[in-house]
Amino acid sequence: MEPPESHPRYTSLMTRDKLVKGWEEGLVATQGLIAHGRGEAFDYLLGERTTEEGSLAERVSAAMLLSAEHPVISVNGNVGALVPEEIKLLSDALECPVEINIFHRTKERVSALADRMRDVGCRKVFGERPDRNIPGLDHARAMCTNEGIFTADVVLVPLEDGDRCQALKDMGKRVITIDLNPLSRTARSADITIVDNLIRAVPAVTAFVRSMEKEPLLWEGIMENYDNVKNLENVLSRMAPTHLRDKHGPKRKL
Ligand code: PTJ
Repeated sequence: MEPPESHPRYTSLMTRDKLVKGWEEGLVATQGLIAHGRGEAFDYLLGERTTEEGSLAERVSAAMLLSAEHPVISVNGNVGALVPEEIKLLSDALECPVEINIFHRTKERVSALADRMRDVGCRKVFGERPDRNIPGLDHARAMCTNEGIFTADVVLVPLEDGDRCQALKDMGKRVITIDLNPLSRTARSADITIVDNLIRAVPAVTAFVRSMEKEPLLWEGIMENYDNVKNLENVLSRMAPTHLRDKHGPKRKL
């Protein structure tokens, strides 16, 4: 069923439909549907809009990606279903590869996601033939490629799991994540956490990349002044004002 555009929850309903379609096509893990529901709840608390903190993190991410020697964008099921074209535009802007890297790994899903990314025009799609392992991980997300994530200096990992984020950091990489949950392990361990919906965050990062690509002198200063922990605390205050949080303490996992 297609909801009318006038429906107050039109965007949310269409996004759900995209994800369900992605699941039917074998792109999205069943668990990805649950993860999306969790993200929706956080987005609701944000007013389903990009906050000042989200926009700041998007701008700093653009600076970090532009200053990278070898940036790579990691793609999982939810990303491949919800924002494949937007990821293609970002990878074009950065002239960087994408790599399929999924938690609930099957060969079929990896191939379907790689095909989807090629179908939307991505030129360099890695991940089908992993030849390296990220040290310290004992699940499928360890599998990566030497040309891609293994040798990247900056990795954009939307909807990440905390273990891999930390393992990538331990390899000396800088990690940018997009995660609507400001208390997740990923959010806490990434260098930059964009607390915004994937569907808004990816185009926003691309727009910042395009606006700053010819101004390399700006990048360092933008990154230098950024404090990810402070930004997370600020966005958390929007979701749950301090008087509500005190009861459980800020470290409680939402
Ligand atoms: O495709 P696979 O096999 O790699 O699996 C992907 C999922 C998402 C199932 C896997 O990475 C997973 O289990 O993720 P988690 O640990 O549930 O974390 C997902 C995080 O993403 C949660 O903190 C959600 O709040 C957040 N999230 C969900 N949807 C969105 C989102 N953040 C931004 N935008 C969204 N649309």
